[in-house]
Amino acid sequence: MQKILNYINGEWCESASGKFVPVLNPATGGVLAEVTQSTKEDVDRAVQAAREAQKSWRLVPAPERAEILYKVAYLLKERKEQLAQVLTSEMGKVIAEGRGEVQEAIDMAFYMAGEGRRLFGDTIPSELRNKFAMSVRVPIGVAGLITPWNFPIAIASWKSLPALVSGNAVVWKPATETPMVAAEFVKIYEEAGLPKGLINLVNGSGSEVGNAMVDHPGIDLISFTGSNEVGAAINGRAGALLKRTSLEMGGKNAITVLEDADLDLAVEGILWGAFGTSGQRCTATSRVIVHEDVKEALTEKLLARIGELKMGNGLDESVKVGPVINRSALERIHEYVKIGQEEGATLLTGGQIATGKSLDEGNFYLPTIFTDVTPDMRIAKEEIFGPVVSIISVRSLEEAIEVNNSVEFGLSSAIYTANVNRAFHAMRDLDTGIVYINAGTTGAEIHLPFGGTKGTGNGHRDSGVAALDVYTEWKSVYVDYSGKLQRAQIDNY
Ligand code: UN1
Repeated sequence: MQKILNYINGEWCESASGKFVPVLNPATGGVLAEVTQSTKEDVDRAVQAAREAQKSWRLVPAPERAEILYKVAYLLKERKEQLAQVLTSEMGKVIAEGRGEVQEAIDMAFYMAGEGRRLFGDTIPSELRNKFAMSVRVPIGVAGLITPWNFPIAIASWKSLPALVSGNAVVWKPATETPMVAAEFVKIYEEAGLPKGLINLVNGSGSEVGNAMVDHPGIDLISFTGSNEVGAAINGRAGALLKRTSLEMGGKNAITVLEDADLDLAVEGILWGAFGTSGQRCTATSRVIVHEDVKEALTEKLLARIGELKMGNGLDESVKVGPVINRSALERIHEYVKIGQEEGATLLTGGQIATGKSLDEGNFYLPTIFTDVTPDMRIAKEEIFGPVVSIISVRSLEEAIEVNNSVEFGLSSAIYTANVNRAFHAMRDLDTGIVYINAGTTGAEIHLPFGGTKGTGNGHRDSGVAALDVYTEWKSVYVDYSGKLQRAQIDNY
């Protein structure tokens, strides 16, 4: 049985706990490997190694740090297929999406390597004569990364690459469900020549490893992607220690379809956004807000296409919808379907755990569509994180925006319309961190900021140039070359 280990101070090692838990294939229920379960002591060792390594790393010129990131990018590219296979085996997403996710990490590696020659600060005119003013980015120290299973390599790339290029060291706890692709990613950092101690992988539970990271005085910031419940707990603990947190949490994303929209295009966007990754993206489409005039036509078109979504093991190239991550996810999704029915929504299709040859052993849920949903229903408000979408009808663009914005999350939103004026109104008024016009709610590109408003986050962004703000402090530097005391705000007025 393959054993997945920790990587601390440049060594692959087992936790002293001696405990391992199995890594399951969500499509077959089979055991793929087992992963070491770490303790606070492992976190301590990782932090110590990281602090030591960061002392010299911060002095390495950023373009030189970036040389290693370019190597990471090329190695990711070279191993794209192998990584995608591992990712699909342990996470379940279909192989085309597995490849797409690895591509996201490749893109991020090239992009952040480029930052090695930018990491721009500002030069600003001083208000005094013979004085020079500038602001520069400096690393914070040790970044603690806690990443989810749904995008196990892409999200890890969004966080680790900007952390490293800007001169930090990393302690990383991947999700327990997806340690294999995490180990593969770390092997790539190792092969690319990243000095020991700069990336440390500590496998284990949130309650043991995650909490130890948040509480550790040697970790300067926590970047977390996952549930609101855990994010809020992290923020509470870290806040008391005045520790920076970057939190990326839930979504309840909607596609709005206006009466002037290209309905066939909207249907493509809905099917992809709602049922791609079996609805397990933070950006997944979980509501469709449709103008009442086209509700019937849109629903008919959706139902006509639902049969095309072949379900099965994601390694099969013809499969369009893979399993959900585990049994408890399957049960939670089914629970929401029952809630929807009790609330009076009409179940149009799905609503069941999928059964049949080659599906029984895995965690498969049928693509599910509810209609006659009202914005106050729980299925219209709470994140389900599964292949379930709710159709809500409205009478105007204004009402659509109001419904879109009525939820406590604000990650992604989309609108289908042929009218440029309405598109610009929506761009202005949709209260989400990401807005799409005539495209679905998923598919963010890595060179733009990724994140959301309200309950989705705490004002920070992953990826894009904005990610640098998470991993750096601003230092303002004044150089007075006048040779005399100059008093700002006094001598110049
Ligand atoms: C996530 O679900 O947390 O925009 C990340 C997208 C992907 C990333 C999703 N590029 O759908």
